[in-house]
Amino acid sequence: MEIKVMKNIMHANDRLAEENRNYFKSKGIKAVNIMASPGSGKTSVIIKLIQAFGDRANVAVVEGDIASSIDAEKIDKLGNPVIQINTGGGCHLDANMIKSAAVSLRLKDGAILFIENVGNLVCPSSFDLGEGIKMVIASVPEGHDKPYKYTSMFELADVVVLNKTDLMPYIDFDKDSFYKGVKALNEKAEIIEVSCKTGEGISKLADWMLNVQVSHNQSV
Ligand SMILES: Nc1nc2c(ncn2[C@@H]2O[C@H](COP(=O)(O)OP(=O)(O)O)[C@@H](O)[C@H]2O)c(=O)[nH]1
Ligand SMILES: [Mg+2]
Repeated sequence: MEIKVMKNIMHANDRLAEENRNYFKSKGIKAVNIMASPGSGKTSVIIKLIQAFGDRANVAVVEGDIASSIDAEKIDKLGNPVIQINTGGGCHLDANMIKSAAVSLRLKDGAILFIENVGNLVCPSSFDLGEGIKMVIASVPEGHDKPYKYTSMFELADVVVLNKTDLMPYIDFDKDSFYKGVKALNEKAEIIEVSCKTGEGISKLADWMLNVQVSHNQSV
């Protein structure tokens, strides 16, 4: 009985995600599902990318958090359209939340929609939002073993951002092991190293984001 209920929830989510995907496709919107641990730098990366794009892209943002509007306020200060979704304890965003947010944001054709998912490396990977790009952010202080422990997150990523490279001298972070862990799961994932503190690597990530072709096929 319980299994049936779970299946129904997933089925409903997948149907809505497909509607979102078709909507994004029809408007040429790049929707980017950003998944990572709390504190890895999701909001910082979004802010740095908005600044790096300048007038090369229209960017809107969905901020997902269990509580508070702290992150949305940071985006609002930049002047970009933003919606905060509070899940009230829920560990991930779902397709229905994104559907409502996309309507309210009045997205422009060709826009980039950054979706900052709730911070954790487990649940968000199971819920398709209809996004075209999955970005996983790992940060140096979390350690190089995360791809080995949170496999499904890294398996599905189109781009893996390794943030906080400025902290490399202070942390025992084995970069070879990190790269091997990601590549063993996902040969195609682009890995881009950045530091939101120094700005290193941000222009490379911005260029990748602007140039990448979105397949608009479900990959969850
Ligand atoms: N040293 C360093 N700190 C960073 C970097 N990126 C983010 N931070 C800091 O890490 C903390 C969490 O960043 P935030 O973007 O809020 O992470 P989020 O919870 O994933 O959205 C903040 O104090 C940021 O200033 C970085 O590249 N280097
Ligand atoms: Mg954040």
